[in-house]
Amino acid sequence: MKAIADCRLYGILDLGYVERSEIVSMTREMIAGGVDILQLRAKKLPADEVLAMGREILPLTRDGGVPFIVNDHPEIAAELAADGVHVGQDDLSMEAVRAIVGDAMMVGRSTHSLDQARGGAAEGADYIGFGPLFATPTKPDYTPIGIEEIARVHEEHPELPIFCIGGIKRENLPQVLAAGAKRVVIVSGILQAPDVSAYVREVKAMLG
Ligand code: TZP
Ligand code: MG
Repeated sequence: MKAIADCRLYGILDLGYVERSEIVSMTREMIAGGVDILQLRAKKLPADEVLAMGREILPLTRDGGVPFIVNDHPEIAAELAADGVHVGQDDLSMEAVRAIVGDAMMVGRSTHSLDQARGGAAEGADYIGFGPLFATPTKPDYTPIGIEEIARVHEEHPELPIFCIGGIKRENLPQVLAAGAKRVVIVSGILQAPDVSAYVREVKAMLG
């Protein structure tokens, strides 16, 4: 399985964009295109559905050598023996998450400012999300933080995998990379692409 340090492109199966019936085919396309790491994000679905979807996705990610991360549900990540769990600022403390998933599982944390990024580093997150850089319908109600602080967050945490997120598309990726990003999450750009695997392949090539 790919180590988090080697992951550049983070894909998210967000059930706001993907029908329940499409998750397996979408997972296959994303892996075929070359996503390095994949998250299941289903904010509006009940836990038993998330668990059921995880059971369908996990064999595919394992086969592709792609780490599989469950958003919001440490218990489900543990039950599935997933590769990681992703939590937000309003979710459990790192200590509480670790009590559920153990020490071996990756834990990622969403951060929305330099201060929160420092918090993620200090608590021992295995990686952080940093954004939203730009306004995005995938995460409404958040003030975009722009690209000016990307260089700074990388300077402050040279060893921490930092995934820039929020409104990133193929079109603005060069600008995000020029600002200092090394890793990105792309949600709607991938999930709404007419040819998902081709889109993923293109952005992967841009990430080098
Ligand atoms: N966290 C910060 S922005 C965001 C999340 C989950 C959504 C990113 O989605 P998109 O569609 O790539 O803007
Ligand atoms: Mg959450």
